[in-house]
Amino acid sequence: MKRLFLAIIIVTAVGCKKDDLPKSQVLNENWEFKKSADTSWYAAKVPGQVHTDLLNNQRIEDPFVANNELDLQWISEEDWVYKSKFSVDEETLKRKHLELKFNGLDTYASVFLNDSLILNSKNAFRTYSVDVKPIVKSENEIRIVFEHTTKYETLEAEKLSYQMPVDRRVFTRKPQFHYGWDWGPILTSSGISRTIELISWNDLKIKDVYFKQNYLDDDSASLQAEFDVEYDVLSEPIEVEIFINDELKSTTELSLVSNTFSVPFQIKNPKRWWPHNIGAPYLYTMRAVIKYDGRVLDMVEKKKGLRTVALIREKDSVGKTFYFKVNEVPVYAKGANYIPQHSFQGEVTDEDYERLLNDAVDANMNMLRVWGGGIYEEDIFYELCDEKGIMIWQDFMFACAMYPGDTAFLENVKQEAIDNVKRLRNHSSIALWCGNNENNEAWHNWGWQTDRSQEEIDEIWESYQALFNGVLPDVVNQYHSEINYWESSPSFGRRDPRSLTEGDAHDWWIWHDEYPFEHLLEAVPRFMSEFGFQAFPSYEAIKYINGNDSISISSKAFDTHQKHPRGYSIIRNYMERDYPIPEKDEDYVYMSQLVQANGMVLGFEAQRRARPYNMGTLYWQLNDCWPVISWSSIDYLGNWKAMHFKTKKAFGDVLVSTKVDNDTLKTWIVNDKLDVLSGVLNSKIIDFNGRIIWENKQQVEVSSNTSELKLQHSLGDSTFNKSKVVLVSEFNGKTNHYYFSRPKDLALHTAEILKTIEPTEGGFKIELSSPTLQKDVFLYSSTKGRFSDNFFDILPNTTVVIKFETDHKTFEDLQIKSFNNFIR
Ligand code: BMA
Repeated sequence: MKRLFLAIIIVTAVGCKKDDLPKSQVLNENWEFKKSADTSWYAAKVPGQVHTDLLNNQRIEDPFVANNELDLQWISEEDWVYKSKFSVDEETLKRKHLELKFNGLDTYASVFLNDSLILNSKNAFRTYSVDVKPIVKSENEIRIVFEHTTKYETLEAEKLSYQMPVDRRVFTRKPQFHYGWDWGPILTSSGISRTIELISWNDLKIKDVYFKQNYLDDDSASLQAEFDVEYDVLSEPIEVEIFINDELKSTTELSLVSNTFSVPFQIKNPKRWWPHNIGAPYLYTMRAVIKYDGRVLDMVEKKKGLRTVALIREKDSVGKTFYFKVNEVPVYAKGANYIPQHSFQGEVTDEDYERLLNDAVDANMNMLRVWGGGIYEEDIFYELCDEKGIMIWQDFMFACAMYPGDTAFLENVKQEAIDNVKRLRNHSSIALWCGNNENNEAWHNWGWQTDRSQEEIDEIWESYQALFNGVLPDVVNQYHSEINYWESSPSFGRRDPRSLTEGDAHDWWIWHDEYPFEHLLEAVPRFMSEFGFQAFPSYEAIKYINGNDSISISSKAFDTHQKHPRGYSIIRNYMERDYPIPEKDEDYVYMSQLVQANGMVLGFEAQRRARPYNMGTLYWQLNDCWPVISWSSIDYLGNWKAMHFKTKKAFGDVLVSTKVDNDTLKTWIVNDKLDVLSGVLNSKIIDFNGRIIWENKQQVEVSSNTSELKLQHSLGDSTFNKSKVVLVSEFNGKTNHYYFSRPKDLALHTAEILKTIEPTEGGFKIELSSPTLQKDVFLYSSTKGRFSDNFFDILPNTTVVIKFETDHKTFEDLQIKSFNNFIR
């Protein structure tokens, strides 16, 4: 669409000769599919996958409901065939070049065009282009056979004299989470995962343009447009025009002698792209146009921001720094690990991307890590991150396993890396390329070397080296040298003391090793790239799992929706330590969300207080790929758990945060902004009826981009009962509540929460108040909508105003839970 629109503008500008732009015909229509051995065909959706096609044709039950997953395993053991018919018009047929471009085939696919085999593909992450000029006619049939992956995996495994950790999936280049994860179902689907295009062109086609930034300062930016073109012999030079924000920047004439060439250009007084919490994520519209003989042959337009970004690792007195410097400014990274939004990627809409990324920005996140067991995301994901000022830590798609190192595998991965690095390198959001998730740590710490011969150990490790210290960094170096490459996340396993003094860390002492959350107060690494805790999803997701209106969590339906072998008991153990155990399922769900949220916030605050020692916190995990009990802060249906609401506060650019050290109360103000702040830090200890027990007000100034300890107060002589008070700190409109006892020991009172509800534009305004402090107040309703805040405290005799956004005109079923009611 964009191409056509631009073409019209240029034609008018040039005024005479007809342009000769390549054309793309997307083959999304008229698809049918069947099981290879069957005879009946059914309608298919492309892009998509076999499971959802079966579902849409009522051939299977919803894989996400109850334990249906278990009954659907046969699908991955079958071969599936997809076919479609398409017409090509006369004008297109006459073009000199016709090729089919496959943007995603998952995975072992044989493609036939009019009965000729044109492609055997074996990598779901790659893009394949095939010259089909000799085969294409006005009426065509395309047929794709997807063979099941086990066949290939068994073949590859048999070539080795030993078993790879972890078998099977490592041989197939497809999303690794399809094989099941500790938050995901085993639904190893197959199908046409991205569009297929018929591309036609005459004299020249731009395969790729990289707007490479060579130099950037406040006065000017030097860039070059690096072209990769395909062309027929042209007798005259071509003309290359570069437009920036629709203004012609440069015109270059050149005679084509090779497929690659570059054209330099400058931007004066450049505006920078910033992570959204530091500045505006400004994007230039950059357009490269190739003309010949007065005609436009091809053009490419991209939105691109100008920024420098570097991962800074410098030796210091304790170890090595690990932080991102953007435009020379150290930026504290706040965010989460992102997994695919659906087990079936074809179901994810542009609106889903928009909503989830808005939820990330809304919770004050400026970085997401695209985790290595998922997918190199769709273009729209990175376009939105560019626009919204979210930095991306991009893993290559390898996770929790050791991978083969034979020549064919390495070559396949090399092509995959080239395809994806080239596809993503114009995106300003990309801040880091990382080799894999936990492969290094796993090899050294998960017992994977036990019972292996030295020869085997050496071979597996050499394969690791070849891939993660050879192929992948070489590709990044060659194609995206402005971005750093990091071999593996985490750098060191948690048992290695260096995990706290250098590199990035995954703190699974919490959860997997069942350490208390207080451990996070002391164990602060340089950059936390994973830590997390599970909670139950929303009532809505629970009903989905049950396949009915029940919020029972002990039903049979739940058997497959807790993927961690000790999941239920870990949640319960942590709950028992600090919280009352409710009897009713719906209360247990609420309590599990509080355990997760309050525990994680303890970590976020400790890490942020410790800046610049620590310079980032990315929790595990932002989202879900199906309805499940997991570490996510947003469930599969888009509902925020308590943690997402509390993360939003804990990630605010200005944070007031308190800790008690040996009977000394200490309050920090963390300021991620580049401005100096001044204001009054108001701290008061009140009882649950609002009586002030201690109060301190002081004028403070907080430097930019820092964390500063602003208040120290000895509690040695205090006479108050720790279970009956809360510290309320306030600075420039930011508040923080600090409790001195574990939640279950708090002597909270029960009292009614008074509410008024009135309609406002786009929803309802809710006012809540109570004569006593109400802790972790949870609002819910079966009316679909969104609360502006939730799981908040109501201070005694203070009114809290919440907005409920909804399309509904009535709202009569507001329900309220308060933690107070669980104190016995
Ligand atoms: C981390 C992740 C995932 C996993 C999570 C929870 O290691 O990288 O592999 O889902 O822990 O166990």
